[in-house]
Order: sequence, then C-alpha cells, then structure tokens
Amino acid sequence: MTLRLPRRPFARRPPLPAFSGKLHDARTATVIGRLLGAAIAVCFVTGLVSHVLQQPPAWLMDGLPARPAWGYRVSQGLHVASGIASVPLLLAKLWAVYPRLFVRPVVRSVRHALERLSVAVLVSAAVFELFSGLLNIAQWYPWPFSFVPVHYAVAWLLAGALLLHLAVKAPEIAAHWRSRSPGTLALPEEDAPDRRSLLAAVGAAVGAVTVVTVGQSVTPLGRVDLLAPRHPGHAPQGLPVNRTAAAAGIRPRAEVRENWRLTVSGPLPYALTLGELRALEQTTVTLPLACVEGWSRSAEWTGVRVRDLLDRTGAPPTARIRVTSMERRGAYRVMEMGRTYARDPLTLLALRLGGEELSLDHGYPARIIAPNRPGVLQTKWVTRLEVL
Ligand SMILES: Nc1nc2c(c(=O)[nH]1)N[C@H]1C(S)=C(S)[C@@H](COP(=O)(O)O)O[C@H]1N2
Ligand SMILES: [Mo]
Repeated sequence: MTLRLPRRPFARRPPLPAFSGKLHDARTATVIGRLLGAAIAVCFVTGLVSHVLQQPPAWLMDGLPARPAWGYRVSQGLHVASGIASVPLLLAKLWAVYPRLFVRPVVRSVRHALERLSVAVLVSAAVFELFSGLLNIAQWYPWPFSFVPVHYAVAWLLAGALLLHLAVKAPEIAAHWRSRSPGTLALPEEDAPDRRSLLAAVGAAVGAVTVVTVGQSVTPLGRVDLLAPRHPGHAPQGLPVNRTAAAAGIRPRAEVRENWRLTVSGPLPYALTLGELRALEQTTVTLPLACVEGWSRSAEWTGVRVRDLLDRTGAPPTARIRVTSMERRGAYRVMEMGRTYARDPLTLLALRLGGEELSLDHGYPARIIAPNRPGVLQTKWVTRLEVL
C-alpha cells in the first residue's frame, strides 16, 4: 500500500504576492493616492513660497509682499505639517501597491520599462524629500551635500515624476475615483469594510503625527508638541535659539557693548553707538519669528524702524539694502532686503524682545525683525546697513 502525501504547495518558493490580494487593489491605491497627492501638492507649493522668499530671483527682489505679516509662518507651518503627514500616507500607499513593485517578468516591454523607471524615480524622490526634510527639522545633516539646493532640486524631480505618474495612471485613477455600488462593476466590493478600516487607521496615524508636532508653529497646541524637536516656549526669552552667540563666535556682552557701532552707508554715511540708537524713536511691534525648520513663535519687539535709519542717510525710497552681522562666518552672516521690507513700518532693527534687552543669543545688541520673512533672514548681531 502506498501512502500518498499531499503535494506541499509552497515547497520551493512562496509565490509572489498576488495583486488581487486584500486591499492591494486599484481602488485602495487611488483613495490613498489622492490624499498623498494633496499633501505633496501643499508641500510643493509652500516649499516654492519658502524658496522664493529666501532666495528671490533679482527681478522679484523688490516685489515680494511684506504682508500678511504672518504669511511665512502659515506657509512654512503647512510645509512642515504636510511633509510630516505625507510619511504615513506614503507608507500606506507603498503597502497598497507593493505587489506591483514585484511583478515578474521585471520588464515586459519598452513602455512597461519606462513606466517602472518613472515609478522608481517617484518613490526614491519622495522618500528622499521626506527623509531629508525630517532630518532638517532636527538640524541633523549626516550627508556631504548642502540641504537647501538638493532638497529644492529633488522637489522638482518629484513633481515631474508625479505628473508623469498621474498621466500614465489617469485611466485607472478615473475608473476608481468613485466607489461603485456592488453589482455595477465586478469590483471586489467585499473589501469595502476593510478598506474603510485601513483608511481610518491611516487617518488616525496622520492625525497623531500632526498633533504631536504641529505645536511647534501652532502655539495653542504647544502642550501636546511631544515629538517636535523644539518647544518654542521653552527657551531663553521665550524663543528657541538655532545658532548661539558662542557658536557664531560673538564676544562676551561687555566687550560687545564697548566696541559695537552701527554703521549705515548711503548717500550720507553715519555711525551710531548703542546709546545713540536707543535715543532714536522706538517702535514696538508684534511679529513672529518663523524658522524654516518649522518652529515659529510670535514675540514683541522694540527698536528703530529700518525705514527711519535709511531716511537718515538720504536713501531713495526705492533702495534695497544689505545687512551684515558681526558673526565672522556662517551662511546667514549677510542678508539682502528688498524695497517692500525695507520701507515697511513693521521692519525694525530691534534692540528689545518682550520688554527686555535682547539676550546675546537672540542677537544683542541689535537684530533685524521683519514681517512675512523666513527666520534665516532675521539677522542677529547686526553691525552694518548698506544702501545698494
Ligand atoms: N547672524 C545670524 N543671524 C541669524 C542666524 C544666524 O545663524 N546668524 N540664524 C537665523 C535663524 S535660522 C533663525 S530661525 C533666527 C532665530 O532667531 P533666535 O535665535 O533669536 O530665535 O535667527 C536667524 N538669524
Ligand atoms: Mo531658522
């Protein structure tokens, strides 16, 4: 008598995951893809805003809007929040489509090869942007290139690959844009409750990562700001310090007080001591410091209007200026400011923060504070203004 063993189905090698498996279908990919696409679109547009405000092309320099004063805070807050929300969305999307990434044969035709290549570019660019952006929030740069130009260039690569992907997938996206009532088309409608659970879980993940990080720019949520690298309120004078005076090589306060002068070069150049600067008309404004890394906080600043300093040197109202810090080297030592900011009544050479003299870390004896500008351009330890 012979004993017949049943053939073991997976004896050699497990079959590749089937595309028909639960929730690895086009409807799930479309629904998650829509949310991910929206988050990436917000992230891309706000990223462009940030880039233009930081490094405007020459022709735009004098046309940048200084209002609304909170504009950059909102735009950059959205940039960082949409980027963080994209992380769980991208993971869910990759999970939904991963069987497609492992199809065999690897390449079926030229068209298929190009399509797979574009998906490879899309996925790598998306992973790179989210990863480098997250590390930038933490101010950790474990790579040999400089963050801004590379993050910016790859954003365009991502945008291009995404548009191509949308074009290639347009028929499939259109077919699965709406859920169909059972029976109208042979779709696996029995998956609908599972899909709803998946979407609820993804939604909860997006909500969770947002709530624990967005407090770094949305002050009322600061208390639940558990995972953001900075709590904007927990810092000297209520504002975080990215670059300390020690790191910038600024001398001790007493020495600065002795030797510091503000020089203003224009048609009628002049120099002022700190005492003379304090004797000029002082203005108090409430403006946020909005760091490109996503933290932001409003504060009350007191100082001399830049506009008044420029009038004193006889600068024309169209003048653009260059601001130089005492810092000897560093990416933010020198900053240029277009006409709209220089003439704005809210733009100050600030001497005080929250009613107190500026601390050395916050730019003592004088720093720039202007509306609707990235934190990187709010130059600290200012010593020279030049009319260009
Ligand atoms: N001279 C100089 N100014 C600077 C910087 C710098 O490195 N050097 N950092 C900028 C950045 S990135 C930010 S967000 C703000 C932070 O200001 P705070 O340290 O007073 O909070 O200062 C800006 N001004
Ligand atoms: Mo910053």
